[in-house]
Amino acid sequence: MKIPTIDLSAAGKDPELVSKLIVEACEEYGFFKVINHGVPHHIIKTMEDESFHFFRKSLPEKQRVGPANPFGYGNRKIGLSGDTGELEYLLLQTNQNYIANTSLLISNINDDDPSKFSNTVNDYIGEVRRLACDILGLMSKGLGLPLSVFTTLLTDTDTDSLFRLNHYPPTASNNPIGFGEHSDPQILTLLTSNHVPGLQLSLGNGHWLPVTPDPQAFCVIIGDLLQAMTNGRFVSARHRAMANTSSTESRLSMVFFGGPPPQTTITCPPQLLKGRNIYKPFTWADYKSHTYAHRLGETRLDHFKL
Ligand code: GA4
Repeated sequence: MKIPTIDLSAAGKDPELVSKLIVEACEEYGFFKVINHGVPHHIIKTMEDESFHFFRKSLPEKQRVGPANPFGYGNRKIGLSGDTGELEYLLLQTNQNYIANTSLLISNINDDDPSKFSNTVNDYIGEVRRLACDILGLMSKGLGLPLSVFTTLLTDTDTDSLFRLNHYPPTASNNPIGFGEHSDPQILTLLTSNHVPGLQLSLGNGHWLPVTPDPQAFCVIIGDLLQAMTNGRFVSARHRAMANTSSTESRLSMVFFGGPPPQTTITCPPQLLKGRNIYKPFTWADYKSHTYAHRLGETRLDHFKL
């Protein structure tokens, strides 16, 4: 069993083939890797350096950006319903006001120029949003839909995406879980990490596939909304991160969660619907409030079944 790896540089020459491979991966795993994705190495490296710079600061300094409620600096506590894990993180909204204000504080803690952190984050999320839209375009193509059906979800002015920096320091804790099993609620997730392992993909029935870390690649993870919009044809991938016990080095993952504007209605486009709808239509705002009222591992789409 191998996680599909898709070379995006082939999309220029043979977009049909690349679209087909993407659709197959979304149907089978809801998870694949992309290489030759066009995100410049220095943008990833600078974001990684800035993240480590922050996580190396003392706990009281980092706590000035917390507690995560749910946004900001979080340590071991995940979400609002009592979930925990062996990690610390920064969970950031991607709207300009939030980035500007929070980054000012982080640049100050990092003893950097005031605009250093916001420039780094804006460069990074600009690139990954572009990549997410390219991938959504290829998915639409593979499904025979007009490109805009999916891409507008992340290009409208009012999109609701998040950016998460997860730091898994080496730990001797008895808890084997870094970030527990879950699916991502949004449309699409793009994750990259350093070379320290930890991410695992659920194959169902308690079987887990370790994802080999590849700092050159992005993992693409289908979120619940895309499962609903494809009427269950694409699956939102359940995954988890193990605590970092094996290494003397820290694991860092950088994760972009592409979400649509809150009032977007999530339903399968008529061109794609075969048979009956599995899910009732709902807005992203409805889905988020359900998500935050429940536990991390919940299969929350079940609540929206017809
Ligand atoms: C999982 C995916 C993203 O990391 C996240 C997480 C969010 C949070 O940490 O605030 C949630 C989790 C995630 C789903 C269930 C709820 C909400 C923690 C939690 C227990 C940022 C997201 O959007 O949903």
